Amino acid sequence: MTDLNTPIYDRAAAHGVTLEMQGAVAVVRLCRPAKRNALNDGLIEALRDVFQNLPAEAGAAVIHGEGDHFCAGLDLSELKERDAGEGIHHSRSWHVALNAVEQGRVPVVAALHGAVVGGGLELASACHIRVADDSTFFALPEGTRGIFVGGGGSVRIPKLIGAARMTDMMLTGRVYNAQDGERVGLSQYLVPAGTSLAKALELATRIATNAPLTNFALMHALPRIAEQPADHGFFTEALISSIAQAAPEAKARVRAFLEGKAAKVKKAD
Ligand code: 1HE
Repeated sequence: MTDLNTPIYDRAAAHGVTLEMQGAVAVVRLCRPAKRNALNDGLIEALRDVFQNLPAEAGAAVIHGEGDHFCAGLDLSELKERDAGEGIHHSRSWHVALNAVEQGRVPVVAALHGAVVGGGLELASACHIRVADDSTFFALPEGTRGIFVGGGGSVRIPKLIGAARMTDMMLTGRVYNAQDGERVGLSQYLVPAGTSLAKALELATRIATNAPLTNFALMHALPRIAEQPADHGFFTEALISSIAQAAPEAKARVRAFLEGKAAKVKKAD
């Protein structure tokens, strides 16, 4: 088992990001509830460090926020007089941290509640699955604050809801409630208030039992295939599917089904 009392995790905890293992699931928690988990530079670095150094035994991760909100976005008190060059480096530091979430070793499930706004929505959109509860609301107040998204939101959010809806959110300050958020694709799951963490843990526990190569293909091949011209996409798909099915674990799983030892697909409720 990985020792969680190491300088990396201790430093992250001091900056408001804690990590604990629940079975094979790494549970990452934003812990700045007094500031609604607003993301300052220390917290962004801590997120980067934790996701770049997840314990080897983690097969999936969950991220959630302490207090009444998932995350209030960029810590506006740090929006100092940056010149353009400093602004670029600041934005790039978010890109590195959120890429560590999206393109790390294991799938990440976001458990959402309360405010998921600005950089908080950018963080949620870097995760692979978003579970919202009924208290969740989504907004991009950057537009009304006179700034722009800088944490990868302009790349990731249109892929979830389309550029037109993101433009509307930023131009008009539109806030989506949890139901409408699920309808337009901001979350894939909607659960009763107070239960998003439990649902996210349930999903992550199941994800952690998948063949690692399948999870890898979904995290690293699928997003690239989706951006390739169709002919390249078909070719990449042929390569990654043949690699995945050649793994001994895939053979064992298929054999188990054929021998009647694996679960069938059941009709949805
Ligand atoms: C903050 C922040 C913050 C709260 N930076 N300090 N994000 C925003 O524009 C959202 C701003 N925040 C809010 O609209 C509200 O705080 C919430 C809807 C999230 C929560 O409301 P509420 O009533 O629960 O809390 P509160 O009383 O507004 O805030 C509690 C404290 O947190 C208060 O500080 P206090 O010292 O007076 O107690 C707030 O000032 C503080 N706080 N949110 C700093 N964001 C890479 S680019 C990304 C660009 C963006 O993300 S822009 C969007 C920023």
